[in-house]
Amino acid sequence: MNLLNPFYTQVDFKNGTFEPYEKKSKHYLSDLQGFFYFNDSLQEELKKEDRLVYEVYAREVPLEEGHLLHCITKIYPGDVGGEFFMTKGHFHQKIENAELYLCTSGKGLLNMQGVNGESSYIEMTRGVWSYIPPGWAHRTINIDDNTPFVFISVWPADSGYNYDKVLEEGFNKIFVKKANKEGYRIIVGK
Ligand code: PAN
Ligand code: ZN
Repeated sequence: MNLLNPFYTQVDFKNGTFEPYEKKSKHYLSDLQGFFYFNDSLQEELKKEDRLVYEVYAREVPLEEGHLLHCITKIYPGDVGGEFFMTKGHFHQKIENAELYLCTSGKGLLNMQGVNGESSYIEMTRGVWSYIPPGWAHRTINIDDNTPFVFISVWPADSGYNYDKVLEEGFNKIFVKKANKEGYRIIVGK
């Protein structure tokens, strides 16, 4: 067995980032084609500006069983036709692999959907540590109009991602802004 040297990461709770990181990815509205329920609103929005929706800072470990991937995700405030800014959401390719999300700042939702369309969600605020069991697609949503929603994820390094099933089937709960008010309401999607 080849031993990897132990290492640590410094989380910046104020900025919703960490250091060091080997990978940083930025996801713009144009990268989320097909993921928003209000697709017409997305196309309208894109004519105006391709806004930054979320960014992910990640540590690199071998993508092998036994290792744990970990990253921090920062979702900016915003919406598309009322549908809050969110991550794409995915099943793990290795569907039996679970994941942990710990919210470090902001206010969000963890929307989950089981393989047979079962639905569940958790409100995430600083300190809420959520368990995504095997078999659940997971998407996070920023429901605050002013501040980023930030959370840390830890999951088995051999999990992989399956975005296609989410693209094809969508999530059956869609979270949208309340008109002129704080908070969210749920509409039933596909
Ligand atoms: C997370 C997500 C991250 C970005 O690290 O990958 O928050 O979301 P999308 O990958 O859905 O765009 C995770 O769940 N990893 O397995
Ligand atoms: Zn995941």
